[in-house]
Amino acid sequence: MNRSRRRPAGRTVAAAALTAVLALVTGCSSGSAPPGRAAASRSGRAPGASAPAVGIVPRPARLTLGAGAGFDVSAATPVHAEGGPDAHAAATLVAAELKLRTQGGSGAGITFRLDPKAGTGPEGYRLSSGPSGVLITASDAAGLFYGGQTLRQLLPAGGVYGTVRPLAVDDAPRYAYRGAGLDVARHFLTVAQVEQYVDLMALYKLNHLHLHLTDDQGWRIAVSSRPQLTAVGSRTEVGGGRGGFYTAADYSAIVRYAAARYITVVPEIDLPGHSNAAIVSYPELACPGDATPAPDTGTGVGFSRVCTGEESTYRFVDDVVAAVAQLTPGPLIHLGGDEAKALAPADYQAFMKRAIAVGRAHGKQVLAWDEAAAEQPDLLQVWHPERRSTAEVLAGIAAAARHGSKLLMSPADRAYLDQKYDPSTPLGLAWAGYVGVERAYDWNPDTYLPGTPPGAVAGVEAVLWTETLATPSDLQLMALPRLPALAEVAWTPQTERGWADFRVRLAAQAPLWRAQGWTWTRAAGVPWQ
Ligand code: TNX
Repeated sequence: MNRSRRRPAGRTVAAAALTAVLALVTGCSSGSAPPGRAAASRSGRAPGASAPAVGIVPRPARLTLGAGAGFDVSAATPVHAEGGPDAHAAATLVAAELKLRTQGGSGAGITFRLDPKAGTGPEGYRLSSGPSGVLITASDAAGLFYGGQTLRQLLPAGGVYGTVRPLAVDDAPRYAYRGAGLDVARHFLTVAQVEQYVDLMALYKLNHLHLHLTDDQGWRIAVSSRPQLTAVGSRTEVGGGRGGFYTAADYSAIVRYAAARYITVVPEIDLPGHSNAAIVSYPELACPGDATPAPDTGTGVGFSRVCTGEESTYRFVDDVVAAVAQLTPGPLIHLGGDEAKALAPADYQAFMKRAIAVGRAHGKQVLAWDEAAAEQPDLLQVWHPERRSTAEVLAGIAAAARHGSKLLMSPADRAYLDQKYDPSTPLGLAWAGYVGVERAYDWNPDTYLPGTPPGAVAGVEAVLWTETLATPSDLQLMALPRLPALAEVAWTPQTERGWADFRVRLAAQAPLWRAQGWTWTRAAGVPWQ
């Protein structure tokens, strides 16, 4: 949802409806929008034109530079938490990132103040710095944590100690769903590798991790009622490697690690296509007469299908969704629905209709890829690039949105991190065209698709498919610097951001990446130091 639209001082019917959308997407109910931020996206300033050169990404909704001395942070600087255990948890995590320690009491230092009456709105925060310290105030713990991430970026050159310049930030996100999708099916990623990706997401205030857990080349999540999925289906991956899977404990560890960073895990079980690994594990999922399934370690798409006319297929769907839903505290489950090219449209639609009902019966709101528009999932993930879409797909998406599906924008020609930056990029695919940093950055999710009803877009997700990516550094080369670009698309009001200003702030992030030991692509158009 576009929070800048909730800004009128009075609580209008429209504002209440949008608040309900937020509750739908995040599972939290929010208070009224803080009138104090009403002007944040209405500055009238040309994007970036008179922006203070402060290297924060995503750019805060409002930032004012102060005069006078800043605050010197050293190893001895105390971190204080006020407002109870949630404040303490957020402060402790940020303190560890800054190599500082939380201490009791108050006074000079870095203070995290949780105040339900702060009026900062869901996930918003205020940060002010001056000679006597840094004060971060928020009405929820996520906001405190995000204030802490801004503070990390205010410290010089990626080092932890130094001077924070005097300034005041008043910040809150544009969209409630700010996501990163990660394909752990084409190449399996260990728990530690996924957690490393979560660290990167957290630095840029992303709040949903969408795990693509199943595909033709591998099944990555244990389902105790269907043991063959892991005994057989997990043992393959693209290129012939050993594959792997998450036990329930592994998956829960990822969920907890993400939750501590205010990130909700969204598991994806991709059906009825992209299902070869499931069919190899349970051959009865194929229709009588379909070719005998064989393990797939290639990169082709669209060839597999479960038998949508058999009741046993729906018992399988129910078993899997029940298990995954039970392990997932977040409100969302993704049930795929892309590229089911081996199915007749009517069979595809009948399957998706039932799968969505199964997800809801297990207490979840259901996401699906945009081909499933007619079945109106709660959240429809748009991936077709507009110029490669058919009139039919576009009309379907618009109709679903009019009927109440919210849209999650991941158009491949803007938001797919697996697409090459340019012809020289060694990794990745290029079917959606090259996605340079400016292309990833310079678009508006609300208007990307003609005919999108106002308020229909719930958020943005950057997706990283791993057909060509196998190691953490492969992931980093594709995600950095485009993941921060998409994080800003999702966080910052459209009127407050522009490429000329962004490229400079983006270049200023590189020392922080270096300090983390991350690698990145020195992509064209960015004034890297
Ligand atoms: C399309 S996008 C796919 C994936 C591939 C990706 C590669 C989507 C819903 N399906 O199966 O990994 O392209 O870019």
